This record gives sequence, C-alpha cells and structure tokens, in this order.
Amino acid sequence: MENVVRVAVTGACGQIAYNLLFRIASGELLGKKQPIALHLLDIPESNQALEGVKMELQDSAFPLLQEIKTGSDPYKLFKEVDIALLLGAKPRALGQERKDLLHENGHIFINQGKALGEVAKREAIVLVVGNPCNTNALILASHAKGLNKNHIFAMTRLDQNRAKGFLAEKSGSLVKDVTNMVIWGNHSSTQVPDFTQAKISGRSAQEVIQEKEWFESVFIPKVQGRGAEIIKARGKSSAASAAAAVIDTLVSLREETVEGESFSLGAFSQGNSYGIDPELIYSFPFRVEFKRLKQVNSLPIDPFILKKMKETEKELIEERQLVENLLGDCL
Ligand code: NAX
Repeated sequence: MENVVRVAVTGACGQIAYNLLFRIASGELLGKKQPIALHLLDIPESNQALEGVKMELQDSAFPLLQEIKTGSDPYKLFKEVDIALLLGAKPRALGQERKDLLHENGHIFINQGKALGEVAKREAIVLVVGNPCNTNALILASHAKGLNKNHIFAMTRLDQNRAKGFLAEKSGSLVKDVTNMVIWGNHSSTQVPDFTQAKISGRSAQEVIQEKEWFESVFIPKVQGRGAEIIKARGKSSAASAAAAVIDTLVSLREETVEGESFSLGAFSQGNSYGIDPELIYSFPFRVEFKRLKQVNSLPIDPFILKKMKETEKELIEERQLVENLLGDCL
C-alpha cells in the first residue's frame, strides 16, 4: 500500500479513542487526501470491545481508511508506524498513591518505548496522552532506542485550549482571536498557563482584561483544575475535548504556524533558554517555520510566572526521581 500513513492508537477501547478514531479516519488529522491505516492497540482483556470498535470503523465506510489492524502486542502493532498516539494507561484508583500510579503506568511505557524503537519508523511522531503524560513520555524516550527523541511529546494542548476559552469568555472575544497562549511545565495541577504571553485580537491579554487579581487567583487555578471540574460534572474525565486536542496537536505539527501564534507541547527540555533542567519532558511553546519545528526561545518571563515555572519543574524532577529505576539509557 503506497502513500499510506500508519497511525497507531493505544487505549483504543477507551473513551478518548472513541471520540478520536472516527475523526482520524475521516481525514481530520492528516487532511482529506491522505490514505490512512489504523493500528489499534489495547490490553488482551479488551479484545472483544476492540473488535466492536473495528466493526464501527468499517461500517462508517471512510474512503481514506485503507486498513485496520487490532491487537495487544506493541511489537506487531507499532510496525512501520509514522504516528503513535499513546492514550492507553490505567486511571488513578481511589486512594492510590501518585508514586504507585507512576510506577504502574511507567511499566507500560517501558515496553511501548522499546517496541517503538525497534519497529516504528525512525522519524515517527509519538504523542503521549496517558497520564502522568510528561513522565510517561520521559520513560518511553529513555527506552526508545533508534527513535528521534525530538519527535517524542506529551500533550498539553488541552490545557492551552481550555485557557484560550477562558480568556475569550472573560473578554467577550472569540476563541480564534486569542493567540500565543503558552502552557509551561507539567500536565498537572502545577502547570503554568502564562497569561502574560497571550494576545487578544493582537493586544496583550493583560491590557484587554485589566484585572491582575483575576489572572492570578481565578484564571490560573481554573485552567489547572479544569480536568477535575469536568470529572465532577460529568462523572468521567474529559474525552471529546482531549480528542480535539490530539487532532489540534498533530495539525499544528504539520502546518506552518501563523505569524504571532505558537502552540504548546511537552517536549525534551534539552537546550531550552529558560533555565529548565535539560532532562525533562516539559511543556514549551513551539512554532513550525519552513516545515521545521522550533521551540520559541528567549521570551521575556514575568517574575511571578518564573516562580511558577520553577515549581512545576520541581514537580517533574520529583516525578523523575520516583521512576528512576524505570528509566533506560537512551536519553
Ligand atoms: P479510559 O480508561 O477510557 O481508556 C483507557 C484505555 O487504555 C482502556 O481501554 C484500557 O484498557 C487501555 N489500556 C490500559 N493499559 C494499556 C496498555 N498497556 N496498552 C494499551 N492500552 C491500554 O481512559 P481515557 O479517558 O480514554 O483516557 C486515557 C488517558 O488519557 C488517561 O491516562 C487519562 O488520564 C489521560 N488524559 C490525558 C489528558 C492530557 O491532556 N494529556 C487529558 C485527558 C485524559 O485525562
């Protein structure tokens, strides 16, 4: 099959996948002309459900969808993939310690990192969504021998989208008019939605919304706590908005970034200009220029924001220490 882009999705029976797979197959991820093969991976216990998802994809008769593979062996399912969207992870159980979740999910990413390194395309793009996504991506990268480390990411786009929505609502603007909304650090409650970089219709967000107190004590905690707010309201975690953020991330990686805009992505911190520890997966702003992905460096950082950037860095360093025994030697 020539010209087919192979997209692996783990956690393919989960609720994010159910909101994502049909959008990928319809061409929203890679454009309306790009033929696609979907490689769907979940645990063996989900085999039957996985067949159900496959049947529904077949029944949708998507013209671009040329092949569907299903299974639970990453060495088979990641073979020759161009893109791996890693949603599969266990949710935190009631009363479970963060450390135990890090370990439990960490093991998944050791195995998947090794498999991707062995059988995926060398330049494959890997987006880790399963939580704790930054540290899972770090574990994966440390085992993915042969993969381009600069193509391994953790998703913070949902946080960016949420923050844009709140700024639009507060200022009575449209979401499309809010630009350069930067998320720094960990995809957790220590993340830093940097309102000082954001623009609304080309003007500084702080100039448009002249309420310093609102930014610091309402906006930031609202973005940080939105995931929990959704769980409280819906009884389940964000799924459709998470799927939308996956699509947005991949579209941003493939299209030229418009003037004055950036998008946020957890990525290797090596070589960053903000003094962040160089061996973390930390969220930074990026742009695509002349088909190349570039970290946006040397932005002026407000002292209040800098303090918060160091706090989220500290949390990521602690997470790295907690999984030290799970890290491989490929970093
Ligand atoms: P679900 O619990 O609905 O689905 C998870 C799926 O993963 C299940 O089908 C499960 O069988 C599968 N799975 C578990 N271990 C696996 C393995 N080793 N290999 C393959 N599949 C495996 O969760 P869902 O709501 O879809 O969320 C998926 C992940 O995304 C969770 O870890 C969640 O915390 C995380 N999220 C991350 C977000 C982000 O912005 N980075 C936002 C949304 C979401 O909370």
